[in-house]
Amino acid sequence: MRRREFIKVSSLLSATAATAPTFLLGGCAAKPLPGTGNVTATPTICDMCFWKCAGHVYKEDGELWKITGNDDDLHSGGRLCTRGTGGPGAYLDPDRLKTPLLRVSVDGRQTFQPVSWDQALRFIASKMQVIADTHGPERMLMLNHGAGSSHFRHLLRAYGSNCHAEPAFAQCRGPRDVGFRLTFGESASSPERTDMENSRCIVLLGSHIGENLHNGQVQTLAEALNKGVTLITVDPRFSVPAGKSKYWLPIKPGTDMALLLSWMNVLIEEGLCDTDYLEHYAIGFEQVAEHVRNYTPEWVYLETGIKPDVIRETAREMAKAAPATVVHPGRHAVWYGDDTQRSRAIAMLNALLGSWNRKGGFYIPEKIDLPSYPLPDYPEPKYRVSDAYPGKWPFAGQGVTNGVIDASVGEDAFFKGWLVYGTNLPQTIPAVEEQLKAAVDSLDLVVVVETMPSEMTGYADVILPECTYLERYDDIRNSGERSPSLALRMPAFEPKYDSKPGWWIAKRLGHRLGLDDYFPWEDYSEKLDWQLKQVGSSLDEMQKIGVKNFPRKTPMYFREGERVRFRTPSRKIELYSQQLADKGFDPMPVYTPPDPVPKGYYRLNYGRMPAHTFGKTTNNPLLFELSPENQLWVNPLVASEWGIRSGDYVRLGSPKGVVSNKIRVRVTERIGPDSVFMAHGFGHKSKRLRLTAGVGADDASLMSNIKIDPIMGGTGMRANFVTFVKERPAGAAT
Ligand SMILES: Nc1nc2c(c(=O)[nH]1)N[C@H]1C(S)=C(S)[C@@H](COP(=O)(O)OP(=O)(O)OC[C@H]3O[C@@H](n4cnc5c(=O)[nH]c(N)nc54)[C@H](O)[C@@H]3O)O[C@H]1N2
Ligand SMILES: Nc1nc2c(c(=O)[nH]1)N[C@H]1C(S)=C(S)[C@@H](COP(=O)(O)OP(=O)(O)OC[C@H]3O[C@@H](n4cnc5c(=O)[nH]c(N)nc54)[C@H](O)[C@@H]3O)O[C@H]1N2
Ligand code: SF4
Ligand SMILES: [Mo]
Repeated sequence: MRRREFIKVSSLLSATAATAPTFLLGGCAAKPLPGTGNVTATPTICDMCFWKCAGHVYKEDGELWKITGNDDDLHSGGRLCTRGTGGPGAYLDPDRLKTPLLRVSVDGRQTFQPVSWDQALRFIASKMQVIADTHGPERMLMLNHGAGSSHFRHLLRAYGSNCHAEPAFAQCRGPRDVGFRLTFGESASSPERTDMENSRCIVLLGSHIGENLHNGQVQTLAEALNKGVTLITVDPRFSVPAGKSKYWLPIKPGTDMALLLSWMNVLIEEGLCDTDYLEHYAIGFEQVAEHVRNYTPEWVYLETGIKPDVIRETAREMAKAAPATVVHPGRHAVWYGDDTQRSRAIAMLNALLGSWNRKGGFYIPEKIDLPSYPLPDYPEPKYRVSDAYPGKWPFAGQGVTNGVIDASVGEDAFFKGWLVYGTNLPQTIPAVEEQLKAAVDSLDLVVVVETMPSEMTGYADVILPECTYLERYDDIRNSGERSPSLALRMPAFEPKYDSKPGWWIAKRLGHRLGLDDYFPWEDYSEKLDWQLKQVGSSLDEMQKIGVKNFPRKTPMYFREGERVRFRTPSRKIELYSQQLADKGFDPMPVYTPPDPVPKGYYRLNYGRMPAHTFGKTTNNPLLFELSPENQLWVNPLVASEWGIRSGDYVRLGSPKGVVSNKIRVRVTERIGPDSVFMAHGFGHKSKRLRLTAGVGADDASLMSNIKIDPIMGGTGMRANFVTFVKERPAGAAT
C-alpha cells in the first residue's frame, strides 16, 4: 500500500521533470522502503481548496514523504482528495514567490524589485498611515479569500477598517446564502448543512458533486447512493452525478426557476406538502399556492424541455421521501442574475417538503464556543463597506467585489488602498480587467499577499510572499457541522525562500502601525495554545492528534412539535417575503426566460474538474502532471458542423470579439448542441507561472454579458455565448 503510493509520487515526479522546471522531493526517491526510516507526522489542514480537510504531513528522516487524511477527521472522512494529496506540489513549486517585491521605475519602465521585509513593510505602513490620517482608515479595503485571511482581517480591524469583500460572496454562494436567510433566517452554511447521509431523496440543480470535489460532501453523496437514495439531477450536461441518478433532467439552461415553481405547483395541487410543518412554522402558504397556480407542468415543459409526467413523478418522489428529502442549495449560485430568487425557490421547496432542520433534509450545525484571545476592542469604524455603494443591493450583507472595485476608481473614489489576500481577481471576476486597471491607477496603495505570481500580483505596488499552508500556523478550524470539532494547522517545514507566515506579516505590519497591543504573541502558537486551553485542550495535545472531536450539546434536528423562533422578521419561515416586497422586489420568485442563444453561437457552460481548484492549482507540478489542461466539451452535431474532432485544438470567440487561447476538444454526447463546456481556472496570462501560462482557455475572459443580481450584487455568469474561431488572431497568447 505504502509502496504503491510512493511509486505513484516518484513516477509523477520523474515525468514532471521532463516538461517542468526540475524539482526534487528531498531525495526520498533514493530510499527503497519508505516508512522504514524515522517517520514523523505533523498535523495540517489542507488549503488546496476551501473545504479544510485535516491531514498529516509525513516526513521520513526529516524529508517530505506524503500527505494523507487524518483518520479522526469526520469532516473529510479521514481522506484527502487528489488535490489534497498533491499538496506537496504547492510547497515545492519552483515558481513560488520568493521575496518581497516592490514596484519601481527603472529608466521610465515599471518593474518589480526584490526588497527586504523591512523595506516592504516600511513602505506599506507609511502609505497606510497617510491614508488613515488623510482620509480615515475605513478607506483601506481588504479583498480576500481563504482561511489565512483572518490575520489580515484582524490587522485591518485594529487599524480601523472593517471594509472587506470576497469573491466567495458575489462570485459564488452569496445569492444562495441571502435567499436562504430571507426564507429561514439562516444560511445553508459552509460546509453545507445538508443531511445527505440520511436522505432518501436528493435533488441537485447544477451542483456537479463529484466534479465539484468537496471531499466530505462527495463521500456523503456516495454513502447515500449506496443506501439506495433516489437521486434527481437537473443539469443540461450529463454530469458525474447525472450518471448516478434515477432521474436525469437535462433542462434547457437558465430555466430552473420554472421547474422549481412547477414542482411547488405539483406538491400543492396534489396535497403533498407537509401541512403540519407549514402550519407550525411558515407564513405565506396561501400566497405561494396562488403564485404557483399557473406554473403547470404542461406550461413549464415548453420552457424547460422537461416532460410534464417527469415533473410530476419527480415531485412525488420528493414528497414520498420527505422530510428526508434535500433539494440541495448548490454553492456556485451566480448563474443568471435572478439567483437570490432561484435560491429562495429552492428554500421554499424544501420548506414545503418540511425538510429544513429535519433528519435527511438539513441539520442544525454546532460548533465549539472557542473564546477569542483577550485583546483591546477594535476601534469603531465610521463607515461600513456598503457606504462605498450607497443604495445598491440592499440584501448583500457582505462586501460586493464589483461594488468595491467601482468605488476605487477616480480621484474622489471611496477607497484609497487595497490589501488583496489569496484571491486572483483578474480570473475570478469576469470582465473586470478594465475596471481593475482603472482602480489601481487611482489607488494610493495596492498590496498583494500571495504564494504564487498570479495575475493579480501584476497590479500590486508591493507583493508579499506568504509561505504555503504547510509552513505555517493559522487559526484553529472550528466550523459548524453535524458534530463539533477542532483542527490544527501547524508548520511541517520551515518557510522556503524568504516567504513568511501570514500571522508574522500581519504582526510586523501592525508593529509599524503602532498596533502592538493587538499582537501580544511572539509566536502564533501562543495564541492558539491559550485558546485551546480554554476548551480543555492544548497546543501540545493538538500537535499530537491534529483533530479533536467533541460531543454535541444540542439536538441536530427540530424536535416533534417544538416551538421555534426563526431569525426572520416574522419569526417564521417566510414563504412570502415582506422584506423583499418592502424594498420593491418580488416577494415570491418569478420566472424570466433566459436570453436566447444568438445564431452561430453556443452557451458557455463551465464548472469544476476534480484535479484542480480554479486557477490556484494549475501550476502545481504534481497536479499539472495529472491534468495539464482543460478541455472543451462539444456535442457531435456541433463538431461535425464545424468539422472538428476530439483532440483538435480550437479557439473560442465572444460576441465582444475576445478570442480565447487554444483549447483541446472533447466530442461528447454528454453536452447538448446548444452549449459547450469547460473547467474554470485555465488560460493563465502570468508568464511567471511557467507550467500553466497560456495553457487552456479561460472562461472568465469570454464573459461579457454579466447579469448582476439586484438583490445582493451577485455576478451572474451563465448568460454568455461563444462561437468557434478558425484563424489565430494577431497578438493571441498561444
Ligand atoms: N475539484 C474542484 N472542486 C470544487 C472547486 C474546484 O475549484 N475544484 N470549487 C469549489 C467551489 S468554491 C464551489 S462554489 C463549488 C461549485 O460547484 P457547484 O456548486 O456544483 O457548481 P454549479 O455551478 O452549481 O455546477 C456546475 C454544473 O451546473 C450545470 N449547469 C450549467 N447551467 C445550468 C443550468 O442552467 N441549470 C442547471 N440545473 N445546471 C446547469 C453545469 O453543466 C455543471 O454540471 O465547487 C467546489 N468544489
Ligand atoms: N469565470 C469564472 N469565474 C469564477 C468562477 C467560475 O467558475 N468561472 N468561480 C467562482 C467561485 S465559485 C469562486 S469561490 C471564486 C474563487 O476565486 P478566488 O478566491 O480568486 O480563487 P483562486 O482563483 O483559486 O485564487 C486564489 C489565489 O490565492 C493564491 N493562494 C493560494 N494559496 C495561498 C496562500 O496560502 N496564501 C495566499 N496569500 N495566497 C494563496 C493562489 O495562488 C491564487 O492566486 O471564483 C469565482 N469566479
Ligand atoms: S476537498 Fe481536497 S483540496 Fe479541498 S481541502 Fe479537502 S483534501 Fe484539500
Ligand atoms: Mo465558490
